[in-house]
Amino acid sequence: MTSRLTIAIQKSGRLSKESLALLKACGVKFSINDARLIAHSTSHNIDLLRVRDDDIPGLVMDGVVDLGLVGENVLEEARLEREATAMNANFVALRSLEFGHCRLSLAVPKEAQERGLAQLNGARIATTYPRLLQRYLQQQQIAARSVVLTGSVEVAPRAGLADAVCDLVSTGATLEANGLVETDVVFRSQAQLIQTAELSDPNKLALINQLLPRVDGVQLAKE
Ligand code: PRT
Ligand code: ZN
Repeated sequence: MTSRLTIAIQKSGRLSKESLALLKACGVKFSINDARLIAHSTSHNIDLLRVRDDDIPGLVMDGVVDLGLVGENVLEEARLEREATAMNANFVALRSLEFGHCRLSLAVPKEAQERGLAQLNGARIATTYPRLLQRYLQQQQIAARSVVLTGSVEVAPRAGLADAVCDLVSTGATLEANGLVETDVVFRSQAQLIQTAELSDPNKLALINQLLPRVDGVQLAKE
């Protein structure tokens, strides 16, 4: 029996629609049953695993799936976290995909914006990305602490949980609505196609080599 290539994508969220659209544009057909974790392609030897985006880097790095589509913010945070805890953090970056653009930025309450980056010395910063934040603070030689929240980061200052936030921004409307002003970009991100580091199955490699030019074609068409 030929082995099937497994691809992890976000089940439901900001990357889901475009991840599926990319596969479709590459000629890979699926019939998705929303209740199911796995979808079998009806056109190729490919299985789709639909999971939370946070699980995708680990699934690829551990070789549980062959390919993954995930935001660089989630990927780099996971890589730093796994490196720090002596877990396998290897993967192969295949392509940057022209969707899911955002930036991880520091933002402070409007009334504090004039005081600059140095004001963050001794501050508490709410974030979902403590490793990316700490790396940036170290580079900038700022001694601040992070408060890790997996949601509602933008309300942390008003709730008295933090002095500043380090959160994802695309249009800036959410920061604005919460009286926050973006001061520094910590990390720029878009969706990435990644591959597990130890892939030797010739059938799977042949299939990836067949898909990549199509991915490139889709990217070119977007430019
Ligand atoms: O359930 P699961 O864990 O899979 O989903 P999730 O809720 O963790 O992620 P989701 O679907 O919100 O985002 C998935 C990925 O999309 C992120 O990891 C980013 O790579 C990318 N992305 C692109 C964004 C945004 N743009 C974005 N604007 N992720 C989140 N946001 C949020 C941000 O956190 C803030 O709350 O949107 C708000 C800001 O948007 P603006 O337009 O008001 O600035
Ligand atoms: Zn998530």
